[in-house]
Amino acid sequence: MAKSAASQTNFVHLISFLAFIALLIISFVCNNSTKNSPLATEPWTKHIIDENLVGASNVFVANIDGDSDLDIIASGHFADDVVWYEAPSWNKNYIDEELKGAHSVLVSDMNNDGAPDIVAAAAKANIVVWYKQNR
Ligand SMILES: [Ca+2]
Ligand SMILES: [Ca+2]
Ligand SMILES: [Ca+2]
Repeated sequence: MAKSAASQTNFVHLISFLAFIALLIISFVCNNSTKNSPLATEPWTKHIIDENLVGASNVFVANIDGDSDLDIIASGHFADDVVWYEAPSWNKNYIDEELKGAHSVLVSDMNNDGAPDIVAAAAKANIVVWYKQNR
């Protein structure tokens, strides 16, 4: 009987030891995969584009003015604004300041003239609109 109890104790110690080794291996693998991920070791840098788009609700990235860089188009739900920010200075340009509940924006060349246009939905006005770019 005493031999059996000792055997059980040894078995419990063996299981504990194996569990400890397994945890060490898992910890090592997780740490290594984290260290090898550039997203984990190089934190994202936040760049504030606009602090005054009230109810900022949607963004879209497109080269709206046809130069060499990507601009940002955004809607402000409570500001009733559809705006675009010209890269790289992020100067704010108003497309519409009276789109009630401007909620989403999208860029597409709606009339196939080579100039990107903007499509927007307005939650309070219950309308969908598109803005033809005249250039
Ligand atoms: Ca641009
Ligand atoms: Ca530009
Ligand atoms: Ca167009």
